[in-house]
Amino acid sequence: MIDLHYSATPNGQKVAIMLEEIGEPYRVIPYDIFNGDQLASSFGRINPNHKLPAIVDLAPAGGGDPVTVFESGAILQYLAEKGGRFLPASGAARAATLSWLTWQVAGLGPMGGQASHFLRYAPAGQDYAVERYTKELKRLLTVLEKRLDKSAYVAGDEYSIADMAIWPGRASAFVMGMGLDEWPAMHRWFERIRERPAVARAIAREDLKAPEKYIGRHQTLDEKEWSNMFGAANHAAVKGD
Ligand SMILES: N[C@@H](CCC(=O)N[C@@H](CS)C(=O)NCC(=O)O)C(=O)O
Repeated sequence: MIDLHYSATPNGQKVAIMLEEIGEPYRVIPYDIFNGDQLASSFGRINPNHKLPAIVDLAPAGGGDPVTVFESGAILQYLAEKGGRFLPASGAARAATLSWLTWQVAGLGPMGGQASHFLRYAPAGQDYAVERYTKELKRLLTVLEKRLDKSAYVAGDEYSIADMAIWPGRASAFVMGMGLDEWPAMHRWFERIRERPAVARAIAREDLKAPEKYIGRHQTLDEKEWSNMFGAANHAAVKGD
């Protein structure tokens, strides 16, 4: 059994998809990040960075104490090793999977996150930042499009944790007005993955669904929500205040 500490954003959704793919029983522990649930000191003992997702594996392979993992890329790799699927054991296929996984968690994810922040949350008048991050996001999507034009899945012929890392963020880019019309190879890949039974199950689960406030185009946060997400309360949590 895995405890999935979860908020319904792309980083959480990628882990939920993986848990569905490997058929691992899991319990969703929901966090409302606008409400500041992630800032609790009890969660800091699971993820010192106070971000979702994180998992606690209550029955690790070989027994022993529960294992805690944070950072979505590390969680996907841990679950691939636990489930024995979606990450080749060695060689070029493993290297390609880890390259594209890292490309997502270190590049596409953070750049998409900044584009989303300046387009959806920041006060008006952030033209430079909006242009900088939307252009970089489109550049990264062009890299992905070229890759998928040559390859059925991002790391090669086989579906892997690299696809799972990328797919939910691609779905949420629609909110920023980035549809799939200008990306034909990505469009085919996107639909192929959406049709997977595990992905369909994750999309259908009520306890994984994103509330409207996570997916609206323009967000107006009240003072407390802003502090929890981007301001003093968010920073105080890591200092232990
Ligand atoms: N690099 C981290 C990013 C995690 C992250 O930024 N999580 C967001 C939700 S997508 C979060 O917890 N936000 C709440 C906060 O920043 O306080 C990962 O891949 O897991």
